[in-house]
Amino acid sequence: MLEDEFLGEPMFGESGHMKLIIDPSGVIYGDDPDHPIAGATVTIYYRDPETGEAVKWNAEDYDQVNPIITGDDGVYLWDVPEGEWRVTAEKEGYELYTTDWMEIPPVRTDVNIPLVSVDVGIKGDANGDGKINVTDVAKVAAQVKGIKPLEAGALKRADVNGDGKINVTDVSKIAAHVKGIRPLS
Ligand SMILES: [Ca+2]
Ligand SMILES: [Ca+2]
Repeated sequence: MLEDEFLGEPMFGESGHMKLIIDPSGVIYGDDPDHPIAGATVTIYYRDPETGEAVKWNAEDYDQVNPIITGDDGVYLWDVPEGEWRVTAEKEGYELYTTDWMEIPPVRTDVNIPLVSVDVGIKGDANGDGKINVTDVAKVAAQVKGIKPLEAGALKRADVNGDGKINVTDVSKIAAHVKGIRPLS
């Protein structure tokens, strides 16, 4: 039995495993942060210090599961040892989401992950009400000017030319559509 200290606390718990840090945790949610997503597959990886590659964590060794399938609350939580970690979340009909590498410790709670639907709706319809009009022009313009950020699904709809950026090009294309000058294809 080792008697090292780990963060000033005994290194080994009752199970004989290295003491774990309670982390990371968060909620998987959809376009609306108040609506958690159930049935999402959440997987955690550690960064191999030698190769720098992502390795799926063998949570069973720590009496946990990996991946976690979220319940109605959308919550995921692991207790992991010190290291660099990243989390992916996926569900059919949504795009895969991968977090940045997180150094643990410190504590990483509220690592909340937005999942974006593959089919987010009509391009140009930033507010998702099924119509493309001046409201959408204003919303996308507010995003571009940094006044009011759009949520993830709206960002995808706002990128009407599909170049991965939201900028004045998208605003003018939506505006041209609204004015009847040039319809969005
Ligand atoms: Ca709209
Ligand atoms: Ca664009």
